[in-house]
Amino acid sequence: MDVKKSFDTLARKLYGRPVHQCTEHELYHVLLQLVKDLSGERKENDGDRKVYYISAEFLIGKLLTNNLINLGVYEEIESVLKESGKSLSAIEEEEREPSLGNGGLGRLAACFMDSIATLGLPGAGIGLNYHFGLFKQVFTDRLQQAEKDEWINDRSWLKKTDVSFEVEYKDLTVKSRMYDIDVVGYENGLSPLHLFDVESVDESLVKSGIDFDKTDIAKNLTLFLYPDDSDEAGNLLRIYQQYFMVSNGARLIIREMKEKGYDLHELDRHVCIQINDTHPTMVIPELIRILTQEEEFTMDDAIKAVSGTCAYTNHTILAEALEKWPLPYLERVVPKLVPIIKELANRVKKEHKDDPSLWIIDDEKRVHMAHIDIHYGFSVNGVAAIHTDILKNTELNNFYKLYPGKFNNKTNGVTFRRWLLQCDKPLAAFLDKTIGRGYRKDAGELEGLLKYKDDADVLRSLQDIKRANKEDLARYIKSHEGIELDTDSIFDIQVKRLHEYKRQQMNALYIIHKYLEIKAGKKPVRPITCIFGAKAAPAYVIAKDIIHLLLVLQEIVNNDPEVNKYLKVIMVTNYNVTYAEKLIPACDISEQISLASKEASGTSNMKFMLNGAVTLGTDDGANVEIHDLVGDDNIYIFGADSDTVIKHYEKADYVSKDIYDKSETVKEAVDFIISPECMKKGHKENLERLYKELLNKDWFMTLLDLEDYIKAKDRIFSDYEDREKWQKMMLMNIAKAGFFSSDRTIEEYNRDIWKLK
Ligand code: 26Q
Repeated sequence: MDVKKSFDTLARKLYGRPVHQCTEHELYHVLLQLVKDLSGERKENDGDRKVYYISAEFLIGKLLTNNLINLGVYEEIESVLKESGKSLSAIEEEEREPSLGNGGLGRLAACFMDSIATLGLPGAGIGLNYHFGLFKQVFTDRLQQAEKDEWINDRSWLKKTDVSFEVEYKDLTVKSRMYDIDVVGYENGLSPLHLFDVESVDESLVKSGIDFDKTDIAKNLTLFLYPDDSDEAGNLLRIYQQYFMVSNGARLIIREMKEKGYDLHELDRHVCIQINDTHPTMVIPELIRILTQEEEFTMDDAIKAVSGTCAYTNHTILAEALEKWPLPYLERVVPKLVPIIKELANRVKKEHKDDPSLWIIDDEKRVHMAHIDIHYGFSVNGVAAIHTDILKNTELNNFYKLYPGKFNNKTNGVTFRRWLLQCDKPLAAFLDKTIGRGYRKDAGELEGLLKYKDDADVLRSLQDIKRANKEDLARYIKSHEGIELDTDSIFDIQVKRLHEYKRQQMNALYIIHKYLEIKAGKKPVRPITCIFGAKAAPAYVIAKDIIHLLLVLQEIVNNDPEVNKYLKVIMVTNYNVTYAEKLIPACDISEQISLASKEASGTSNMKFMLNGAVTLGTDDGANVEIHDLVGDDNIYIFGADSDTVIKHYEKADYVSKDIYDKSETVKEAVDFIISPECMKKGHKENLERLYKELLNKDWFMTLLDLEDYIKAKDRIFSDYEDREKWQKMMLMNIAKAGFFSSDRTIEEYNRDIWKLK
């Protein structure tokens, strides 16, 4: 296809004008159609064994640029636009980002789809089409407010299909509709993302904010994605959603098996279902139910077929995030699954009478979803080496002893198409020129950079590219947040969901420490810009208090003429994939400061490294593997290690107040939270609650690591002044990032679990 010609023809067809006379709004529509046409020419990856990646979240981000790159037509389109006096980035602003995920787990699913398509593997994603996605974040009075995010319009990537099923609940039946988004592989392949919706959904139920009548399931089922919420109506709705997803998924899988003429007894030969955390776990009992009730399987045969088909990925060791649904809830929503779940539970109980920790249904009649996955799936994987070790040796040790062969590690990865080629085009172009284009398909070739580690020109170029990216970000932040950044300053960035274990509060305490130092006359050699991006679950009170503190600090620091020359704080609004693509290439210091043992992997750490940032982090998640790869000289690790933390929990001997009493530095920083300065700009209730939490509880041991964090952060800022040393660190991080390509991760899933051809 002559892409330039088609572009023009399509513009004339849709708007009766050539490209240069169309508006950005119109051109977005033209390009959307063009990309859909081009991807329509690609064949879906096929084979006699297929993986279904089933996930409640697919945080895919905007697709226009990504698809143009993957279709290999980006340069051509860009040049036509240039000739016509148009810019692709202005057109991209017209696209709405589908907000179909909370954070890491959802973004991982999106990276995996990209790699599955690119590697030519037969695979599809199965998920839900949330009309308002996760909420849109706005700040009023320095507090987070949640609004609906209307991302779907007639210009979305969704394609309505003719696939529809009936989904039966206890007291209602709803009709589903499948929508597809084509995931286009890089210069190869295509994999569909199937998103199920309910035909009867009614958007007008949502009036203001994100509240709506939770009782009318047929109308509200797919309105929102749930941000770990805790009220009963919310939980029930989440069960409705989960069953809706797995029921449609199971129907689709069985239908495809039959269409291909396969015998359902050979399900495990032709299908592998990767269960993304416990959210889709009900697919196991649902498949068993269908096989026994509709396909004349015996219970033993059905269990065998399904167990050989399902594999489970665990993304957390936080107890509160492991789903345990009360049996009465399941009885109210999906009573027909209950006898199957009970049968599965009885088999386990019979076998392990004396060990209730292995049971599926506990004494309080709660169904442990992860236990269903582990007993009745054939693979259990963690998402980084340390995480899998903790699962094996601590959290799931009793299961590991029972099924050692099921446990395996798959360290996460990210797609380099989006997180390098798309978001950092200057760096990609520089790499093309310096080491050749091979790294685009074989990420290991990034190591080719190593031979330039003493080449002053190459090192200087990396610094110049970073500088230009910082200028781009500064422009973006100026226009979106109205805040001016100093691009000579160090950009220190922490972006991730807001959670106590991720310890944004520790970063805030450092900012307070620095602020007080500056006020006392100790100025940093170079200004520092601290940037945050995070959404907090609306029901997570302390997380919202931490956002409040950050916004209060932003106000105090940025408006203090004595301080703002040296320090700035910016909490960006509505952090999402689009924002990440602007922030990550502009970052100098990548903050990865979880409480060791709590962050399963992290994936922004990989994206930052790939874009030449240096990690400041704890010995946790994939930081451990980054550390191994780049060595002690190219990373800043601080704080207690995971063994120490786990021992503190076992002995219950951590007392944050002791640390506060012993350290003047800690005391000063914590006390500032309730100082008159903060109280003047913030709310007493929020600040006092946060203060008390740190002093009396501090479940995620922020104070334990604070002094060490301050030391490490001061060291990293001082090292930044040795520009040559810093440039080398940038180079080492980029060169060693190849391991974190999601292509490598997916090859490992395929080699060890999926075994597709
Ligand atoms: C649970 C119950 C009810 C409602 C919501 C939830 C829920 C929703 C989302 C529980 C967990 C999540 C998301 C978890 C998540 O994103 N985990 C992250 O997964 C990444 C990919 O593996 C890791 O890199 C991160 O370390 C991990 O935090």
